[in-house]
Amino acid sequence: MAVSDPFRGTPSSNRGVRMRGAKAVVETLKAHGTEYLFGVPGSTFVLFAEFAGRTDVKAILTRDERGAACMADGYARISHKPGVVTGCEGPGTVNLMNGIGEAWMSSVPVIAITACRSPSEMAKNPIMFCRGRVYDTFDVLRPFTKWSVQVHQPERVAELLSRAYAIATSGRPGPVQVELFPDAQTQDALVEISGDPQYSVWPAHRVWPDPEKLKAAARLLVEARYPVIVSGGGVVHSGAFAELAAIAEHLSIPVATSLFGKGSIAETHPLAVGCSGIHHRISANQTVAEADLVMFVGSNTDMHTTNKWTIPEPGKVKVIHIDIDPEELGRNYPTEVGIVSDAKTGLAGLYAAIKVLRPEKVYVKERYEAVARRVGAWRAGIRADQLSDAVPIKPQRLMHEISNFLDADAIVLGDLSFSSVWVNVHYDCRKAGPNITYARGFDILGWGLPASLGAKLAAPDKQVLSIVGDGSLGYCIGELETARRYNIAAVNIVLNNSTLGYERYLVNYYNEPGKFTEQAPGCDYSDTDYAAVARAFGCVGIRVEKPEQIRPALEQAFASGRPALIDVVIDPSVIPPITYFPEEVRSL
Ligand SMILES: Cc1ncc(C[n+]2csc(CCOP(=O)(O)OP(=O)(O)O)c2C)c(N)n1
Ligand SMILES: [Mg+2]
Repeated sequence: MAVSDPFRGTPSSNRGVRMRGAKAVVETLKAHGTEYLFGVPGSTFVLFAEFAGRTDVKAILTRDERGAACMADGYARISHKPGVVTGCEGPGTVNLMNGIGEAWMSSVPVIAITACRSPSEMAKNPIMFCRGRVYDTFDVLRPFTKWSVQVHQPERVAELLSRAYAIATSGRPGPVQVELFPDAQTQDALVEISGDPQYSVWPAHRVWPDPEKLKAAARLLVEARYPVIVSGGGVVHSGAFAELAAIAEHLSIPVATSLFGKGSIAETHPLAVGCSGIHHRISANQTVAEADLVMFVGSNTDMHTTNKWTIPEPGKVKVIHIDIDPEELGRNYPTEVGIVSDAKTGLAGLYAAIKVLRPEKVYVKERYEAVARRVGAWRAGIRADQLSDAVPIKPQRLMHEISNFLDADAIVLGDLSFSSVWVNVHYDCRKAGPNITYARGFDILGWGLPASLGAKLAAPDKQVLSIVGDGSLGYCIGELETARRYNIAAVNIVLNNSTLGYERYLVNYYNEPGKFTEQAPGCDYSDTDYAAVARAFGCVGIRVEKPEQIRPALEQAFASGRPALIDVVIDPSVIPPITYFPEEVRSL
């Protein structure tokens, strides 16, 4: 095969097969094990034409490029293969932006294949062209991509697209963009297709930790009196579940999780204190706040995880930080030991280093007791709400029913806004695994429904449940038609409070602190029957207004084998546990 280096060019080669550039795109997808290309055609119709009659790689037509990007994102998160999305030049690329932004902020490998107009039309005011810019909308995605490249000729399509796979899946995963010039799609060339299987899944490479740093970290952990591990999304992404549990159990260390770290450890584990930070189980925040040593693993120490960088308090606690991205070490916390590593290899190496110092398991009774006491108190505190028969339904009751109903390895998507808080805090993860995720990177409304479709395509044999706000659903409701067209049997639950609940709380509180009133301008929607809307799109639609209807609705939705939407009318005045509500609203 010719040497592939986009910066030095490809030596000419007469090997390979003659084919159109657009076909080279599809063959390169296939060579990397890609099953789906999500998107909407435009000047990429040549590319879409290549899918005719194929079943090995399928084009999934969505109602909007943003929905396509969210589907590719959801697919990538659950399949652990890169997601691939396409949009045309101009408006198609601009529409991709929010979805690609979410993948960027959540470190998910999504490959965006975009197009641009012919060089012969540039600066002549063609349609879909950004007046005054030579390179069209190529720059639009740049803030959200690890790498982007323009492909001018068909001979370089396979090589540069393969490079995109390698970059998206390596190091800290993330989105990349490949923009095709018209010739690169329409013209023929001799093309050699190759797919390196190592880049068909992510993480592609396991970065190994520095042994000396592992020794230093191990020493800190065995000597600490009140250690805690804060487990982030990197632990879930890298599949470090067994390694995390092994260290925690060997030294009796409590484990808290970030939003993206939920699923690192079962929340029924005797050392699990739940989610820490802004959206929290109080048991987790107490444990992290009182620790003398905090080990962040696979966490970017963002504002959610650390309660706006106050739990733990920077400088007041010793910190070990393991992360694949060196830029994250020391960003928010003075760090005793910073280790650049994949979470799985990092924790495996750390476990070995700990066993050199402490070959036998160290059972610290009071740490187990403290976890049991704190988690027990938190559970007792929420019990009445979990069992509440109130109408309108309390979200806590809904989450309790969902936790009881779902399989332990069900895929749960928490969207953003209040739904993400209810899922993070109140959904009980009973089995460690890469099963729970959110749009809490870039926080884009309109993510949950399309992402759930991508997730279901990635895991057709698992239950896939997405919990979305009614405001969020409004951004993407057309994707119900996509779900119906391909019969993608994800179930979406709408938390229907007829309002932008999060913003309503803030606006409301700003005007009348401590009161829930009707005075929240610019937040409320009319009462809409989303179940009827779903039925009109050809999906299963079930309206739920009373608590006793929740379980039968879940049973019906999952038994149907069809895309389903459950519209749950919830009490808009019930607010989830967000630390800065209500005291600090004015200082936001
Ligand atoms: C595209 C976009 N616009 C605006 C926001 C700001 N925002 C965050 S949460 C929220 C309210 C969401 O309402 P809904 O989806 O109904 O969820 P609820 O808070 O009612 O549970 C808004 C407007 C955002 N995150 N993304
Ligand atoms: Mg709402």
